[in-house]
Amino acid sequence: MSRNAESTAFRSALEVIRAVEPRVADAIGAELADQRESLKLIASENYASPATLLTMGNWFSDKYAEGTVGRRFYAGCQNVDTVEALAAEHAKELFGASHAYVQPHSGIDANLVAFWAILADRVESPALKKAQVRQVNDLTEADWFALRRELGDQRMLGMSLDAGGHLTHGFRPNISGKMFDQRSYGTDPATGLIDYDRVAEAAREFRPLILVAGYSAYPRKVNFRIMREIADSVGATFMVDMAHFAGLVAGKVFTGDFDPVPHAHIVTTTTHKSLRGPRGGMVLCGPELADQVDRGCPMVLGGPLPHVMAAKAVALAEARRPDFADYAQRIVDNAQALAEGLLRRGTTLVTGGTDNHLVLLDVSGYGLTGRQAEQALLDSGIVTNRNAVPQDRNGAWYTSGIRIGTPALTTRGLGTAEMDATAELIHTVLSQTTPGANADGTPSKAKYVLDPAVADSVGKQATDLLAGFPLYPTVDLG
Ligand code: DSN
Repeated sequence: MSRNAESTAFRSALEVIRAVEPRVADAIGAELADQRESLKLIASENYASPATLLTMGNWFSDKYAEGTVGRRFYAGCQNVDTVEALAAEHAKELFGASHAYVQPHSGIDANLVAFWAILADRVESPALKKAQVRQVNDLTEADWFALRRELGDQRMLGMSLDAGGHLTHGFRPNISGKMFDQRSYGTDPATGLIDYDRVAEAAREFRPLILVAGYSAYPRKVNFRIMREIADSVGATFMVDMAHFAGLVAGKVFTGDFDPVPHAHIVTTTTHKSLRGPRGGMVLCGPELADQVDRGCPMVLGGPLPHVMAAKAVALAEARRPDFADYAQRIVDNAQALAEGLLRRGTTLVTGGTDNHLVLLDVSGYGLTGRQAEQALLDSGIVTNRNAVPQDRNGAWYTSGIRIGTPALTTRGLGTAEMDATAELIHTVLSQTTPGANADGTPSKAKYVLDPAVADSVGKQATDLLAGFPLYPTVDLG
């Protein structure tokens, strides 16, 4: 795409916005400037293409389209049908799935759709059959009361938060934890790796309705074939949340036992992380759960966002191009180069390295909490997020870890040599930051001391590193 077309498109859009609320136009321009200037290492972020971004700003935003393709609760959805069907088609082809539901607005929404599809299939449908009625409205008050209690009394087994699992996999602060009786499987304290024998043991003891795999801070591959065998051995439905690594599945870096799609009954994902699409979610499944999944809206979702489904179609079409596989491989090469660079400089990494897109640093070796490290890095132009490490002594707020990921910088074009330079910058900041104290002299888990000259110097080096890899080179806002 030519520099002119994309620059003109974004410039014109900003001009139109500026005429109504200039502060919003300014904030949009400032966001691009900030993203261009910082070393973005947040493992769950990326840079969507100009085509994907532009697809979200149009008339589709005005349309209500509850229901599914060809079966809507509103008239006039023919164009929404076109883009929703396209997005689903691309998703099915890309991931080799027989059914794709592209309406979820986010990852949590996708997981809720999946949970309720499983509950409907495993709990509600048998209850309707037993009562010899077609739908819940036909149940007697007594049968409805009994069904509601049964729906609320099911079990889920998922990866523990501090081992890298996700809040939506049954943890109490999230609605999933209020819906399910949840137990966790962790990782081996010695290696940091999933111990499949322990998972099998936990499944045998707990007998969950749902076994969930997937993570947001586990730096290794998961063997989904083994996980499916475990689920089958206890009659559980096997669900995989591949939000973090969907791009690696799409790009065929994770294949065979490490591709969740052929092994799981149902797979959820976001579309904006390593997959590099618009912010949103998606569910993939086989024919057995397809009808239940398609009831996601209006069961748990508000009206679908047709402009975002259109952008999903564009991004998924991009991910089907041959160069996406190369991108996905470079994400992993970069994460491994970053991990090696950090290990060489003495940083402690959970599991000792990575085979996906993320690296989890245990910063207690630097004498810091995750919060102190995160802020010191931010002062130096390096954007990361703090994250718990297994058996974290500092809890989920302060933490002892920093999670870094390479999808965004890889999109920008940085390679393994730049990852080594990035490791040097991270190590410089962390090794020169010391914990601060509270006003009463007690040690603080949040305050820290970093010489501003060091932060400044690292920030300049980060800017220099990025200068060779301009972000959105075809977009000049003038
Ligand atoms: N917030 C996402 C992440 O950073 O991993 C997942 O919900």
